[in-house]
Parts: sequence; structure tokens; C-alpha cells
Amino acid sequence: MKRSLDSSRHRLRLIVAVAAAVAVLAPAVWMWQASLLPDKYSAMTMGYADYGGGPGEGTTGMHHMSGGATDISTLVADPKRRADVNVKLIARKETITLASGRRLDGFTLNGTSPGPVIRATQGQMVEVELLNKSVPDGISLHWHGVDVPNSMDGVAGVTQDAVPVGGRFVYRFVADRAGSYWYHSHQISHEQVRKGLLGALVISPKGADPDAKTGPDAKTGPDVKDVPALVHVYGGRRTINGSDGDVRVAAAPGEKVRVRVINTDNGPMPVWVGGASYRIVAIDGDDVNEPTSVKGKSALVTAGGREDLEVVMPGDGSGVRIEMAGAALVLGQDIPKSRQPRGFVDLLDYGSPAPLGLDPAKAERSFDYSIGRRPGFLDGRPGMWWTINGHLFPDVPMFMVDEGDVVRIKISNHSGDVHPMHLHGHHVVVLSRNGKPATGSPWWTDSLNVAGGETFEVAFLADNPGVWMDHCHNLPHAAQGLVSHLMYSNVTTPYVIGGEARNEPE
Ligand SMILES: [Cu+2]
Repeated sequence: MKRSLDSSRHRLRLIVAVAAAVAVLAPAVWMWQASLLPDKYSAMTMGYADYGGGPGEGTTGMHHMSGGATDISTLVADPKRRADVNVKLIARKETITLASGRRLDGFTLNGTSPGPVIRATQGQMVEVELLNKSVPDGISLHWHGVDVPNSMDGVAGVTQDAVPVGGRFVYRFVADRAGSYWYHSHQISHEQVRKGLLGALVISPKGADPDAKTGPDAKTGPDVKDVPALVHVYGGRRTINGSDGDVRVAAAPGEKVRVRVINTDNGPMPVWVGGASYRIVAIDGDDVNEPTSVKGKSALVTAGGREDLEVVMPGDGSGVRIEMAGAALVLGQDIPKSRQPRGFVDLLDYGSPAPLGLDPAKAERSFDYSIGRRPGFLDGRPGMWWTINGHLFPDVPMFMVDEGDVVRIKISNHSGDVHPMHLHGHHVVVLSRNGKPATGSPWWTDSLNVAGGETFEVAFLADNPGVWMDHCHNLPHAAQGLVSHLMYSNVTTPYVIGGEARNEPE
């Protein structure tokens, strides 16, 4: 009798213990399972539609698909127009040799990394034929900062399939805005960019020296020396144009030099100038209106961002050093290194105001892009993951717009880390930071440094239909789920993430 009572008590205890374990574990198992990404999925069906208070609000069901009229693969540059600039890029998996002779495993374009500087004049049709000789995971090229037609955006699984070994893809777009840009792979980008699939793209204004299409000494305009400075960290070493060590450029007394600083790394980079004052004449490909002379301050170049610094060489023949946090560009005679100034140029009030060409007060849509962090599962992996408006990837907002909308986005960062936010296909103008309105030159940007605790309000005109990534350009962060999309209501993409092409954009 006693024994059977004991045994039933024992059984009861066991049942309670199992029930308790199930109660604790079941939600975790459910969350784990719910986080698993399918073998293939469309960016269009990711997450949930956010209409930002504009038309479409309240729609239910397969909202993203509803319009579905225009296949994005039809969004191309005029196919009848002949190319003015033809470039062939051959991608290989091979050893990269830095200027110092240091070698490391990586990827090259036409045998080098960075790949060749591609130059065009504003208004020209650019055609780039990309061939994958030996990059096993496939490749693609994104034209960072150029607002290309959607099917030329180079995002594997969203705007094209990754180009497999032996495959080719032809990119065609009109270089409609002068400025400093870069190109890089958007297939497994957190690995392929770091390992060298990138290069500079320089679009000179119309009327610039017609012989300036190639070479590092090409001219931006009359009497301005044009020096692209693509900064990239290879194997822990910061380089300028693939050179680990000072890069020397000849410059005569009194000569004007435009240094196009391109930050291809994952974090913001301070840049300062020793031996002369400087002006920030362009940000992310847009000219600054009435830039003023800077001395004793650094410029902070966002990850993925570009700043064009203009320096006038001293008349006494002494040189100038442009320091880029461990790498330096030396113009003319070398001079001693200078210490980094404490302060930074604040782009919020740098330069003079000018018309924006859009009225943010009359925005059709207003979105929140609130970045946080919390524990959870990402594709079955437990960890502390980034969130967008409280949601974990892939359950993130799809920002829905119509062509012609003026759109506002409030980007706020509650995650405790810096995020360089990059919207494809558009340039946004900064309206305010932490509630303080922008009072300087219109600050148009495609790569915005959003530090922990900061809130930016930005606006843009939705004038480029397609499905566009809106993500963090600290590429490991993107791979950790800090990715969302902007989608026009009347488009559809045939491409899928995963699938046979093994598309993996981040
Ligand atoms: Cu980030």
C-alpha cells in the first residue's frame, strides 16, 4: 500500500517536473523553430508591410504582392543607348599582394584589389561586364551611392541572381550625378567585401577635362588634381588604394587637390589634414553648398560613405599629410605626422542652406526605423540580435511607398552600437539630429553614421521604383539581421534569397 502511494507520488512529481520543463522549453523551441529561414524566400514576403500612414494602410493578406504589376528585371537603363564607358571586370579567388609585399587570401578584380578605378563623366552610359572566373560562392556588384535602375543594383537574391563561376552579368546605368562612389559585391557581402571585391567609381562633372577618364592623376575640373583614396582594411592593415604604407602624390605649390575619401570598412573613420586647412566639398557624391575652411578638426567618414576633401597646397612648397586613422596620403613633400584633432566637423551646420527640392512637411509617409537589440534566435542560432521596431529578422518591416511620395524616416538607435545606415537607390537629406534641425548645406547622404543614442530624421523623394535594401553597412551587422527593405507598391521581384543560385546578399 505504502509502496504504491510512494510510486504514485513519484509519478505525479515526474509529471509536474516534465510539465514545468515543457512550459519553459516549449516557447523557446517554438521561437527557435519560427526563426529558421526557409531554403528560399522572397524579400517581398519578408516581415510585415509598413505603410507609414500612407495609402495601403489597413490592407491585409499578401500586401507586398498586391500591386505586382512591374517585374523589377524590366527596370533597366535605355537598352537602345550605346555605352560611353565600357569596363570588363574579371573576379578571381586568389592571393592579394599589398604594396609592402604582404600577401593574403582574398578576391581580386582584374588581378588586383581594390579593382580598377572606374571613371565616367556625368551623363555617360556606363557598361560593366562582370565575369566570375573562380569565386566559389558566386558574386554580384552593387554600385554604392549610384541611384541605378533597380535591376542593376547588384543585390543577390533581391535584384539578380549571384553570378556563379563561369557566369557573367552586364551592368548598365547612366552616371547621372557627378561624385565619388564605389562598387562592391553584395553576395555574402560581409565576407566578399572584406576580402577585396570592391573598387572606386568616380563620376566627373560635365565640362571636366575630357582626357581625365582614366588614371590616378585625372582632373576633376580646371586646375584641380583628382585623387581617389579608397580606404580598406586587409587582414587588419589599413590601406589606401591597396597600399599599406604612405601613399605619395606629387603636388605643386598652390595646386588644388581633391581627395576622394572612400571608407569601405565597417566602422566610421576619422580623417584629418596636417600642413593645410581643408574644405569638405562633397558628401556621398553631392556637393556641399558653400563649404567653409576647416582647421583643427577631423572629418568623420561613415562606413560606406565618401567625403571629398579639397586642399590648396601651401605656396612655400611644403607638403600636406592627410591622415586616415593609420594610413596617410602625402601630397608633395612629406611632413611629420600630426595628432588627431579632438573635434569633428559637424555636417549638421556645415556650409550654407539651399533649396531641398522637396517639402518634408508635406510627406506622404513617415516611417520609424528604430534599432534595438535583444536575445532571441536568428535562423536557429541563439544570441543577442539587432531589432528593427522591436522585430527580429526576418520579421522586419517592409517600408511601402508609391512613386512620387515624399518620405520621412526617423532613424533611432537604442542598441548601444554605431550603425552606418545605407538606403539603396536613393539619397536622403538629413532634417535633424536628436531634435536639432539641420542648418547648414543640405546634407544629402546614402550612408549615415547613427551612433548609439542618436536619432536622425531624414527625408527623400521616392523616384526610383523597385525593391531596395535599407540596411546597416557594418556588414557583419547586416549578416546579423540589421536589414530591411523599401518597396514600391507596384513592383515585384522574381529573385529569391537562397534557392538554386544560393543567393545570400548579406
Ligand atoms: Cu550596424
